[in-house]
Amino acid sequence: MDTALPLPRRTRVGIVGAGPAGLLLARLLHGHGVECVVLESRDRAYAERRQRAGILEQGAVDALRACGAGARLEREGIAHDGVELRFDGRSHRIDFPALTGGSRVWVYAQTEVVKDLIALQVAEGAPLLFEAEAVAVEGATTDRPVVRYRHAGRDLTLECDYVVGCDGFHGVTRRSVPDGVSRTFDRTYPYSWLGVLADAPPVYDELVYAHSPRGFALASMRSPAVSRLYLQVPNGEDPAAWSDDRIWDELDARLASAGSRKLERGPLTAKSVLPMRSHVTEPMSHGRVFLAGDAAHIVPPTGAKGLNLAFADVAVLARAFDHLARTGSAELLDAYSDTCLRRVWRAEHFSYFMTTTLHADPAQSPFDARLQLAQLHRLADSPHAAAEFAHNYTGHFPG
Ligand code: RFL
Ligand code: PHB
Repeated sequence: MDTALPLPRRTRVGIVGAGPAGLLLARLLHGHGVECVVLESRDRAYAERRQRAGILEQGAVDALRACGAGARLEREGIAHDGVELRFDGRSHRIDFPALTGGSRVWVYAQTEVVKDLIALQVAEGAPLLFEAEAVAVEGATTDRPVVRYRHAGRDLTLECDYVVGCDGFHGVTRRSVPDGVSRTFDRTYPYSWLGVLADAPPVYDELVYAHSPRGFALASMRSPAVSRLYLQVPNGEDPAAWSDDRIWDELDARLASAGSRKLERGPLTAKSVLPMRSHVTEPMSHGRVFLAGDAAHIVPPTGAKGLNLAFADVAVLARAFDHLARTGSAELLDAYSDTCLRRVWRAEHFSYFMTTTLHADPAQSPFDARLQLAQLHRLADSPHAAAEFAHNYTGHFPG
């Protein structure tokens, strides 16, 4: 938004945060003719650069198409019909369409999703203010909640009919819900991921999730020329302790299975360590303030659910605002938290299951390790277990 324009002082829906959740919500509301303003603390370049998720469920792809942000995704996104699980010296493919009646997932990086959504918002002149940091959300239980924010050295307010906190795990909106009203559920894990981007063509056609006595590894991709790779490392690990050669050697060692190919090596262009956590805040709304995406819940990335859950939340919210505009009824808004939490907890469970089944817990006993392998063999040998996995991974639940 051109900051020479007068800054918005009032709006129907104030959205805090221009990550995937806030941006998609803004586009969906725009499509329904519901006025909104997005406030983002970072600058545009930073928001577009953040390396994060890479897998979109069909529902997320449909939502992007519906709001006009599907063109590049259709050209550059890579459809995946399965994933490979490697463990105990064997390799097993989970075939999504065969097990779910046609579902698949798409490889398309979060950075690209964010770029596409920002470009649309800016092209249409819809209000999106960068370097506008919300410092407080007040009046949740009044008819006019207010977002206080700082922009260009000034303290400003945005008066709203509704506020949606899409400001991620460290945002401020969640703090507007009093302690006695909300309840939080948390779990931390005794390991982190070292994630790298490599200018090297992926050697596998699909994602490979590997369980090994040396720890977990994941081979993913961003394009036919760029690989995205992850290694389990101890919490607090310094990425500088990992030379490029050490990373490639460890990936090869963990991904090795009978007859598998070694990775093609290339320059590493990004290297970072990310901790794992599970978190849910209940309820996901208070008065006229709603929480969506990472502001309300976090999953460890092993199930590739974080971005997809964020999109699912705002799709529910956009429908509820549309329903309110067309019928005058707030029933869907009132049901927002309960509607979302069912999917959230299902994804929390799947992400926890994937994480604890595939990682080597430093405190685990040989018995625990055998249980992990029993679980993985069951996924490989039982069509029922494989179908359950495929439905969860693709986010496709019949009925
Ligand atoms: P985001 O993407 O965190 O966006 C929140 C936005 O709000 C802004 N913000 C504020 N704006 C104004 N005022 C304030 N006071 C503000 N405070 C914060 C932030 O600058 C940001 O632009 O949340 P959103 O939209 O809910 O989207 C969720 C997804 O980003 C997230 O679930 C996934 O990326 C999770 N995740 C991963 N998921 C995967 O499936 N695979 C991955 O490999 C993966 N890697 C990751 C991740 C999350 C990470 N975080 C949050 C630290 C790697 C990292 C590092
Ligand atoms: C990624 O490509 O970044 C990615 C893919 C699958 C995951 C996590 C991350 O489970």
